[in-house]
Amino acid sequence: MIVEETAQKIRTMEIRGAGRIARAAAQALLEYSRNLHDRDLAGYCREIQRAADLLVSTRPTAVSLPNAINLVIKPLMNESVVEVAWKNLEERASGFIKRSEDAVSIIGALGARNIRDGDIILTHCNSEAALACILNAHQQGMNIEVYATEVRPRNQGHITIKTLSDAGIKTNFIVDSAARHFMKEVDLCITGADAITVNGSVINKIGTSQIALAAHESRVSFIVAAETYKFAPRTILGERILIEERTPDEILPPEMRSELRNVTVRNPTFDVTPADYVDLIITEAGVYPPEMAYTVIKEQLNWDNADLSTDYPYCEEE
Ligand code: RUB
Repeated sequence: MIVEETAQKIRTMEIRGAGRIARAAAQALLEYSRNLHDRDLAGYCREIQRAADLLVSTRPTAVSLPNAINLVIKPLMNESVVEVAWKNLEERASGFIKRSEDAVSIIGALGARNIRDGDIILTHCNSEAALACILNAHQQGMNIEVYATEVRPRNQGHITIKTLSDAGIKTNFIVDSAARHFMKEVDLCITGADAITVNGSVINKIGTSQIALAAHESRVSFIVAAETYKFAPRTILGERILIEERTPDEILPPEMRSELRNVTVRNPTFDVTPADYVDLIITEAGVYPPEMAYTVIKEQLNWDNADLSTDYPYCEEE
C-alpha cells in the first residue's frame, strides 16, 4: 500500500523534485520492508524487487530515483538470512535519507560561497539544492535579490517564490520567456539537476538550457547545485538520459485540442544543458567543473562495472 501510494504521488507530482523523489522512494521501501518481517528470504526479496520496480517506473528522468533504489536494494543479493536482509535494507534506506538531507545543507553552505553580497540571482523551477544555496547566502546576511521563473506548465515557480518570500528575500517573479530579457540584470544563475551525465551535461527542468545559453551569451555564471546521487553512472556506458514527456493535457485541455486537428502538443519535462554552458557543479563532496563528472561517478558514487549491469534503465535522449 505504502509503495503504491508513494508511486502514485511521484507519478502525479504530488511528490516532485529529484531529491524528494529519491527520499520518498527510500522511505517507501523502508516502511514496506517493516511490513514483510514474516516472509522467508525468497518471498521478502521478491516483494522488495516488485516494489522497487514499481517505484523506479514512476518518472524516468530523475536519476536520483534508480540511484537511491539501487543503493537500498542491491546488497540484498548477497544476503542469506532474512532477518539480516531486512535489518540491513532498513538501515541503508534510513541512512540514505539522512545523507541526502545532510547533502542539501552542505551544498547550501558551499553554494553560498559562490554568491557575493549584492548579487542578483536567477533560478529556474523548484530545486531544494539550488534554494539551499540562496537561503544560506541570505542567512549569512548577504543582500541578495532573486529572479524566479514561472515554470510552465506545472508552475513549480510558485513554490519557489513562496519559499523565497517567506525567508524575506527580495524576489522578482517572471514568465519563463522573460529570462533572456532580464539576464543583463543578473549576476549568477543557480539551478538544480535531475541527472548529470558522464560528459557533464545537466538535465533539469525544460527551459534550463535556454537560460544557460542566455547566461553564456551575457557572460553570467551558471552553476548547478546537485547531490552526487544525481550523477548517472550508466552514461559511462554511452546510455542517454530519457527525457520524460508528460500528457498534453498539462498544456492544452482536450476540448481545445479536439478543435485543432493539425496540432500536436509536445510536453517534454526536462532538457539537456551541455557542459560548455555550465561553470560549476556544487555537490556535497565539493565543487566540480562539469568536466569532472566521470571522477564524481567513479569516486563519490563508488560505482564499479558490476553496478552498471543492473536492470534499471537510466537512459535515452539527445
Ligand atoms: C524538478 C526539477 C528540479 C530538480 C532538482 O522537476 O527540475 O530542478 O529535480 O530539484 P519536477 P532538487 O518538478 O518535474 O520534478 O534540488 O529539489 O532535487
